[in-house]
Amino acid sequence: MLKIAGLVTLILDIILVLTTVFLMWSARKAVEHGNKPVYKVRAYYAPALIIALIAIFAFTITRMPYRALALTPPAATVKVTGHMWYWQFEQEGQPALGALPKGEVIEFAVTAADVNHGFGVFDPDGHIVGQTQAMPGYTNRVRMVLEKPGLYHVLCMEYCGLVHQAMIGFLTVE
Ligand SMILES: [Cu+2]
Repeated sequence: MLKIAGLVTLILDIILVLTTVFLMWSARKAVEHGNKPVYKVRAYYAPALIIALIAIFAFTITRMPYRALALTPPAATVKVTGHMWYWQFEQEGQPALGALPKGEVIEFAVTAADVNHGFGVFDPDGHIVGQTQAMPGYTNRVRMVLEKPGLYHVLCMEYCGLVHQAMIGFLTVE
């Protein structure tokens, strides 16, 4: 997925550079030789650019990672409740939260018992994987794929009172 995104970015960069070069060239030509031949090229250039951009858009929009996450049924659903000042995890159909499967879509149904909290998931290397707000009286559903096995940290991303910084939860992925 990232490779495709990188490739598309590269193509867009090339188009941008070519556009800039063309505009500089055409502006100079216009001064040197009068306008007519340049306007002729410009008439084709603009529609061609629009068609190219629509094609790239159509190609990339179907490959959005969010779309794959939305269409894949989650392998596990974890109910998350933020409290002052701890995280409560419950897994649907399980007596206790066990290890979550690596590389599968996990759905987190996130809410809060008291005030707003921020649910942030960090992988074993300390990189953030995803986050959403934990709000009282409302459930935010966020899906993530946890690629690395090991211990994940759940940190509160929104200041919620005196012991906010100690609000750390743990998820195991294997
Ligand atoms: Cu909090």
